[in-house]
Amino acid sequence: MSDSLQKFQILGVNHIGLAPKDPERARWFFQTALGLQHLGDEAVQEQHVNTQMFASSSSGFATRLEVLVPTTPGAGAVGKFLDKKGSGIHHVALAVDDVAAVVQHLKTIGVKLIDEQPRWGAHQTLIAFVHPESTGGLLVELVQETAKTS
Ligand code: CMX
Repeated sequence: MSDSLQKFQILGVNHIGLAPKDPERARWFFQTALGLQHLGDEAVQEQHVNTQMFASSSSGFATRLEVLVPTTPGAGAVGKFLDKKGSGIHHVALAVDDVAAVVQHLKTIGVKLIDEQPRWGAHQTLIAFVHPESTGGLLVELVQETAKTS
């Protein structure tokens, strides 16, 4: 095992990012039909996307679903994804204890990153996306929970 692999832990799945063709219906389904808890909405201006986070109530299976809605049709990464691929799973976000250490490790072994440095994401997290070219065609987000102070 390489030294840099031992500097972080993959803790689990933080959330699954979903890109629905009909966001209103998706919200109704998760919140009203299934009764998932609505944790909050947040706009990520630079990504041209609004995010809606939902969670199951059971702590044993604390699953979070992030519904992604482009600010205008076709805008940003999610708008482009919807136009090209249609509704579906947009990304899987892995919870990590030290996103900077994971990024450094992946760079060392030649994995292509979209974010070469961690940056602030929605819901008080530090994040970095890994490029689908290096994952077999899947978009993977690395997420470190943090209490943002600035
Ligand atoms: N999952 C898997 N593959 C994806 C993808 C996704 N969500 N989005 C794009 N791709 C693939 C495309 O299919 C394409 O593959 P091929 O070359 O094999 O056809 C390749 O990536 C390039 O796609 P593109 O449509 O030309 O788009 P861009 O290169 O302009 O951007 C990407 C692709 C992944 C770099 C861009 O979507 C990105 O930077 N994503 C990270 C940020 C993001 O997704 N933000 C939205 C969520 C915000 C949040 O949750 O906070």
